[in-house]
Amino acid sequence: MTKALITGVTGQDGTYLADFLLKKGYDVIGTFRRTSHTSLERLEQFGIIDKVDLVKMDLTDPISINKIIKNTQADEIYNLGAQSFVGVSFDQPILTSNVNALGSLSVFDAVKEFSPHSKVYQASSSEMFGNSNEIKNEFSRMYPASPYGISKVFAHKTAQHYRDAYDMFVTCGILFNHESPFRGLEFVTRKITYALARIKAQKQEKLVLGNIKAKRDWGFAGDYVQAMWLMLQQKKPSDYVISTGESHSVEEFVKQAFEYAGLENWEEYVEIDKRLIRPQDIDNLIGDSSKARNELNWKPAMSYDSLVELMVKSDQDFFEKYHRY
Ligand code: GDR
Repeated sequence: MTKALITGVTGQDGTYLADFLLKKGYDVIGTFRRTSHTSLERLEQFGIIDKVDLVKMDLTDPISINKIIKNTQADEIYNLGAQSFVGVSFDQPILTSNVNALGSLSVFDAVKEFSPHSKVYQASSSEMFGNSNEIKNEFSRMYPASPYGISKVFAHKTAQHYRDAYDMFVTCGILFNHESPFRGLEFVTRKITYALARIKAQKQEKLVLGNIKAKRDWGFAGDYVQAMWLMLQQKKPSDYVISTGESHSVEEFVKQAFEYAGLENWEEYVEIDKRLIRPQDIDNLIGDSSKARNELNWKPAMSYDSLVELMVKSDQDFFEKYHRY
């Protein structure tokens, strides 16, 4: 049985990936951080909480990392654990760096010392590129615009260094934004669809947002975890951009979501709060995933329109079914 270790298994991507690997017959070990409010909800909703071997590990604690990596001897390690909210990284830059940058370094080093046969997937991010008008590929300049982006550049470069210096199989997936009904409520797409369901149910009056002119290349998380797996099935480690190749503004997302929900005048419900505007933001991100399409034979299956519809419908159905707001 192929053994996979997923750091951050309780997150959106961790859950989709665990489900995907279990269906392929993998033995899945997932790490999570013990906190007073540990969320195992997603794993429960997917019906896989009893199928994943859950172990406690904290990316800021190298002792726990060394122990888990040594004991697991996984064939594949997916390093998805992170402080993944860009907005929070401006307020907690040191925590973000400790988890995302030094945490990833600790994982690579633990693999080198204790499990050198493991293939490693590193969750790199389109946030590494920062602002520029070009469509981004694996060679685009990195000029990050947030402490989060900076921490991801550190981890990305460190991954490449371990690959080159120690001949390790470390592959980086440079994923552009990827969403789903299981996206955390703090990210803008889910914030919109969740608020919309509450507005429709008359439990909330306004949707308060920041920079609605920002444009992102939004894909479906379920498609993106397949790309992660494909990357580790290649003969050689490399870097791959994973994206749809089209971008839409937050405003367009709001408008379309409101239309699906049958509410025409979205402007009446949306308020802008300057406090939600980041000290620095990226205006537009579009990725060129030709390399992944050619080498991995991967392409996104779900369109942007279907993604918006799925997320709107899912939040509405949930509220209607459980009357929970
Ligand atoms: P992002 O995702 O920062 O691109 O990073 P997010 O959904 O947080 O923001 C997207 C854009 O929307 C603007 N925005 C708002 N964002 C949030 N969260 N809340 C708001 O109220 C709001 N109003 C406008 C933001 O300013 C931004 O421009 C995501 C994360 O998943 C990262 O971990 C990942 O690496 C990248 O995508 C690829």
